[in-house]
Amino acid sequence: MNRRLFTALLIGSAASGAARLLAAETGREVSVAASRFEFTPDTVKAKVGEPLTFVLTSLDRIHGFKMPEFGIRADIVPDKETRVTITPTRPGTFAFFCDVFCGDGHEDMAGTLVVEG
Ligand SMILES: [Cu+2]
Repeated sequence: MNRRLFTALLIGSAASGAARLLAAETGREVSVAASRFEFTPDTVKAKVGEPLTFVLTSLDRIHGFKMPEFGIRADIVPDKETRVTITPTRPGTFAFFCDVFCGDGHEDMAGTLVVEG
C-alpha cells in the first residue's frame, strides 16, 4: 500500500470513530412542543440504556416539563430551546407533565414516555 493511501485511510477511520462517539454521547433527539394545554407529541418512545434528548419549545407562554421518575424539571420558555437528556434504566411507562400553572386546562397538560427494553 502506498503511503498516501494509507494516510487517507487512517484519517477516514478516525473521523468516523469520532462521529460514532458523538452519536453515543448525545443519543436520539425528539422535539416536543408545549402549548395550552398539551404536549405535541404527547407520547414519546425510548429504549433502556439509550440516551434520549427532549428538545422542548413553547408555542405560547412559559410551561414546565417535569418527569418525577427521572428527577427532571425544566422551564419551557418561548423563543428558546430547552434540552433535557435522560437515559432510561428500566422499561415502563412514565409520565411527564407541565408544572407551571398555565390556565384552566393546566391539570390535563401531560404526556407519556414509553420505555422499551
Ligand atoms: Cu401548565
